[in-house]
Amino acid sequence: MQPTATSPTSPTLRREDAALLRGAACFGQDVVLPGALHLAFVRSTQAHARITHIHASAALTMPGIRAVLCAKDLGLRTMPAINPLLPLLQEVRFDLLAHETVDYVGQAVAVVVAETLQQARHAAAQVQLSLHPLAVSSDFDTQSAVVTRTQHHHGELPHHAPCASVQLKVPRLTAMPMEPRACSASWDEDTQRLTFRLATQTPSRAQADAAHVLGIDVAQVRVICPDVGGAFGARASVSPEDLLVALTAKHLRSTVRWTSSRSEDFLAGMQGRGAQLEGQLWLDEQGRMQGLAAQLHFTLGAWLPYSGVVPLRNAARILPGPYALNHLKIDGIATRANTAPVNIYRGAGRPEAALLMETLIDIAARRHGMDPVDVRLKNLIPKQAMPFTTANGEVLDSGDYAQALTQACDRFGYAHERAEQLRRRAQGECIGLGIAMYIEPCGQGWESACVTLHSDGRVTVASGSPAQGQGHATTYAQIAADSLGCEVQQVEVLMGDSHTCPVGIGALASRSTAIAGSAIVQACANVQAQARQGAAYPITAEERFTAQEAWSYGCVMLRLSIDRDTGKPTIERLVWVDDAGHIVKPVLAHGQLIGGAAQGLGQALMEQLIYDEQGQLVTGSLMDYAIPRASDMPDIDIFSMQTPSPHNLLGAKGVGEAGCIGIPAALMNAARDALSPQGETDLQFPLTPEKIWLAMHTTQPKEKS
Ligand code: SMO
Repeated sequence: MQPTATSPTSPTLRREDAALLRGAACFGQDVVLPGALHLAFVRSTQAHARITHIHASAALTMPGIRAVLCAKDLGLRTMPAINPLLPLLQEVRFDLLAHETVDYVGQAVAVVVAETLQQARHAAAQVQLSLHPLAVSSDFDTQSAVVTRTQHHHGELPHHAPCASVQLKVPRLTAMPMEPRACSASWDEDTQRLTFRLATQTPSRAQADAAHVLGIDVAQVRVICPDVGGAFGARASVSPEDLLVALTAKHLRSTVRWTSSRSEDFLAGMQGRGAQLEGQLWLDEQGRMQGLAAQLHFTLGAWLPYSGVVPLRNAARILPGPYALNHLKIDGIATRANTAPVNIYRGAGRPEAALLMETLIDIAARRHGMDPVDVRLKNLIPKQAMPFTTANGEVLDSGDYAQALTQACDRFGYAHERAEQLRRRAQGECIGLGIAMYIEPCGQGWESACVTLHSDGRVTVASGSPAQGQGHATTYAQIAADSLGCEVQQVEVLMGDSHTCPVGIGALASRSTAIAGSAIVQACANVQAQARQGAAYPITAEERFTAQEAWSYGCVMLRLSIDRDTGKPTIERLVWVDDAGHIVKPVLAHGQLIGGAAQGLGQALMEQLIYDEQGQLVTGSLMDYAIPRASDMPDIDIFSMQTPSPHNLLGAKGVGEAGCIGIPAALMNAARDALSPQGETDLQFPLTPEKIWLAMHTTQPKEKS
């Protein structure tokens, strides 16, 4: 298959954009709910403590206050069970509202309900907690109990010392959607039904979770997703706050809404990443990989969201990435700490796998005096071997990894770039070239679609996999129009409403186009077959499509210059070859790549959540936590290969997480390459000017051989 450029030549608006750009969209706070009460949370100020008293009397006398509710008032409820993708080694039950102890700063202890948001927030601030401090376990405290572990041991590792050994710290991050969390719930006492408006990637699971906590049937809960400017994994699993809004609505037999502040999202929203990675790589004299050892340690928060163990599982199963290597000793653990919850975050373990592997390769190449491109070329899984079953048992479906690398080299002008690097170095400049290859598993299991063909030719597509800004309505309409041979304008797309949409797993793991899209193709084929047989209108078909995982992949190559006086890194060029299989809407795939790249750049260069030893978040606002702006973005030259996946009806693969996976690893390699004339450095994320400057001015200890 010939690669084709996907850079959009003419800007095309998505069908979502008219409303979004004109301020006519309906985000969480835009939902009109006459007579709704407002809810605010009283939150723990300590990371670990016994609750001795909750002083609510002052708050109860304040104007507009309807209720101050503690755990016992709402009945002791626990969070839903988590996805047991790895075995759990300890009890992970967690109360919706703290009642005996608090386990992180920001944990909800009481619910305050008032007539206005201001009244609720003011009253919540008046509720005093008497807390008796307990010992705090902080990040990377290996004493704290291991909650889950995983291992992949295959073949023997060489007995001699490894060629490369590295320790990498991956900071905790927070997702930064445009709108902080905002949800509402309406309980109708007459019909005994709950309407739950929640920006979620997984409406069907949110529906089941709310029903479970309220002790009612799933059919009594309607979940409606408003517009949302980004989810990034942070909206993949319900939080205690979400469920408390639903529970309070039923308790008060009314409509309640909650609007989080940005500070609350920092303190108690879902965080991501947060790992310490160690690895050792063995190469033979020709540069062929002989073995990889990895020790992965992920620190989770005080409680585990539904997908909490996914990043560890992904990082462990993805290693050694796109390379043919059967000698592996991968060990991973996840521990809990007295912090906000950690969940999947755009990439979810994929970035960690790529960062560790790609950094090791570059270190090993320098050690051997070999070109890092040559080392990669010698070890990539050849396209003739596809589909390829890895030592870990993962089935890589399709692709030409070597072509991605050579394509990137050609576009980047790799040989010329190396010559230029030498020339500029000779003039005293600090220049690094960064290379990273990556693979991106794109989700397993099923998604569903319901397609209705009306007598006037209009088509309604309802999907169980909703949108959080990706533009799924545009993509799904295109898929249906292509399947049915009609105009996209004839296709209406419904998502994110459990009353009008079929059950789905949801929109995560870069799975929507490949799996939910294939369900649409299948349902379209079904209605066409019915139409051929003369069925009466409207013709409806609901289908589920179950997919084996598709694996995207790619290669990032960039040139970084570092200002010798300030340590400031500047990305001078960035070339990126990505293969996301068949692409339905190039302009949207391009947007996903750019968005992911921005988040990857943020992770590598700026972002970091920091807790102190008492478990206090010291980077709890945008004054202390930097995120990239448009002006921080370099030009990105994207080249798209399109090797179809045999694992779904569209040949599609995922694209949403690629930027978070490849860009950080390439930036790490570029920074280390830039400083390599002075020896191996111990640079860590985020690669701030300060850290780079310090590394430039620190004499490196002589390497152990
Ligand atoms: S981190 Mo994604 O929503 O699987």
